[in-house]
Amino acid sequence: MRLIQNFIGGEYTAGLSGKTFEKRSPLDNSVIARITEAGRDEVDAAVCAARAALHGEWGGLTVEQRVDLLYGVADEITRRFEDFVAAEMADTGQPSHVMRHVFIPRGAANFKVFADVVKNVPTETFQMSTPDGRGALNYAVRVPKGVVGVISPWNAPFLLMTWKVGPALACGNTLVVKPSEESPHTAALLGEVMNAVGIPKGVYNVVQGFGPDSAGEFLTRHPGVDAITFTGETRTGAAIMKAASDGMRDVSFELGGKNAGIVFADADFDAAVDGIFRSAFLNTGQVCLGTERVYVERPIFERFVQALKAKVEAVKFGRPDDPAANYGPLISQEHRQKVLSYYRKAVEEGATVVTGGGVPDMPGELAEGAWVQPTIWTGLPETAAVVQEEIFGPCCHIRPFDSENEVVALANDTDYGLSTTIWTTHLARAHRIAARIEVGITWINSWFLRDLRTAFGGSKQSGIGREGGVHSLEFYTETRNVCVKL
Ligand code: NAD
Ligand code: 6OD
Repeated sequence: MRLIQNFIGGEYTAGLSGKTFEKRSPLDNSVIARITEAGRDEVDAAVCAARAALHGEWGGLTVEQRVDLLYGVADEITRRFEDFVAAEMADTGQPSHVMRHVFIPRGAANFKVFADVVKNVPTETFQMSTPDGRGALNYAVRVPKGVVGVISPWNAPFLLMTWKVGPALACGNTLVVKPSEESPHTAALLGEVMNAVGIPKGVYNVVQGFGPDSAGEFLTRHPGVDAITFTGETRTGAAIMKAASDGMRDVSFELGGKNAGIVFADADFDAAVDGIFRSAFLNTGQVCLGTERVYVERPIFERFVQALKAKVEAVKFGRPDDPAANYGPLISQEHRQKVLSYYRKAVEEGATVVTGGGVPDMPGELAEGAWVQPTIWTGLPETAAVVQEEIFGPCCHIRPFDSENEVVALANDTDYGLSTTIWTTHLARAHRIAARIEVGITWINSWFLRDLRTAFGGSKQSGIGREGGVHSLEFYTETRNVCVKL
C-alpha cells in the first residue's frame, strides 16, 4: 500500500499531527493508499514556503525563464505518462483510454498552453492628451497575485488541478494545492515532476486532507493566501466564499451544473445520439459539463430514446486495464449512496425507467465496488428533484419539446448555468438559441471540445469568473497602471 505525504517546500513530509486517512479503490473498496492529513501547522508551513518562494529565485525569473520551466514540466509529465495514468486510474477507477486520451495529455497541455499565453499577451497602453499639449502615456504592468490556494475535486483530478496550476505558475504565482481526499495521487506525483525540472522549492506545495475542519478550510482561511481558485460543488463554493471574505481575497469558482442537451429533429441523428451518450455517461456521468437533462424534438423522441437506450445497455463494466471493459464505477461508496438515492427518488416521483436504475452484478471482489447502472428516465415534470438537482452520476431524464421558445425556457429553468449542447443542422437556429441560453459554454454539434484559449466558467450558481486564455491572466495577475507624463 502506498503512503502519500504532503509536499511542502520541495520535500515530502510526514504530518506533525501523525493523522492519516485511507483512500479506497472505487473498483472493489480495498484500501490502496494511506495519506498524511495536513493540519493547521502543515497548511501554515506550506503557505510560508509559498510566500518565501515568491520572494526568492522564482520571483526573480524572467517570463522566458518561467516559460522554459513550464515547458519542462509538460515534457516531464509526458515522460512519466504511464505513472500518471496509473495514479489517476487507481484513484478514479476509470477506463485507461479516458486517462490516456483526455485527462493526462490535457494535464501536460495546461502547462504549455498557458506558458504560450503569458509569452504572447500584449500590454495594454493608452495615449492621452494633456492641457500642455505634450500628452501622457499609460501602460499596464501585470504582476502575480501572490500565494494562490487551489482547491480541486476528484472527478478529473489531474486535468482540473493543472488547469489552475498551469496558468497560476505561468503568471509567476506560488501555490498551495489541496486536492480532493478522493484523488490524492496525481497532485503528489506532480511534486516529483517539479523537483525533477528544477522548479524552485516552495513554488508548488500540496496539502492533503478533507474540506471542513481540515486542510481545505485551513487553507482557505489562512491570511497568507492572496487568492483562492476552486472547482467543486456550489455549496462548498459558498463556504469558501465566506472564508475568503476575511481579508478580501479574490476568488474564481467553477461549480456545479444541471446541463441541458437539446436535440432537434433535423440533427444528424447518429451523431446526436453519440454526442448525448458521451455527454451524459462519460466518466460514469461524473463531469461537471455533463448532460443530465435531455430535450428532444417530438418527431424523433421515441426513436432517440430507444437509440440512446441501446448504447447505454451496450456498456461493459470492468477494471480499467480489462480490454473487454469500457465502463468504470463511481468514485466512492459515499457518492454511490447519493446517486442511488436519486435513482429511488426518480421512481417515487413517477419516472418511467427506460433502462438501469440499479446496480450491475459484478463478479468476485468487484461486487464491493462503487458500481451503478447508467440510467435513463422519461415522464417526469420539470419540478422533479432528479430534473432540478445535480446528481453527478450516469443518468439523464429525456423529455420531448415542440418549439424553439419552449426548449429555451425549459433549458433555462434551473439555478445552474454551466453548459449546453445543441444538436441540429440548422446552424442559424443553433446560433440564435446559443445567445438565449443562460450558460457560460454552449457547444453546437459537439461536447467537451476544448480550446484552452477560450473563456470557461459558469453563469448563475455554476460559478464566478472565467478562466482560460487571457481570462486566466485576469485572475492570476494583478494589473497595475503606470501613467507617464511626456
Ligand atoms: P466538493 O465541493 O465536495 O469538493 C471539492 C474540493 O473542495 C475537495 O478538495 C474538498 O476537500 C474541498 N472542500 C470541501 N469542503 C470544503 C470547505 N468547507 N473548505 C475548503 N475546501 C473544501 O466537490 P467534489 O464532490 O469533489 O466534486 C464534484 C463537484 O464539483 C460537482 O458539483 C461538480 O459539478 C463540480 N465540478 C465543477 C466543475 C466546473 O468546472 N464547473 C468541474 C468539475 C467538478
Ligand atoms: O476542460 C476544462 O478545462 C475543464 N475545466 C473541464 C471541466 C470538467 C468538469 O468535470
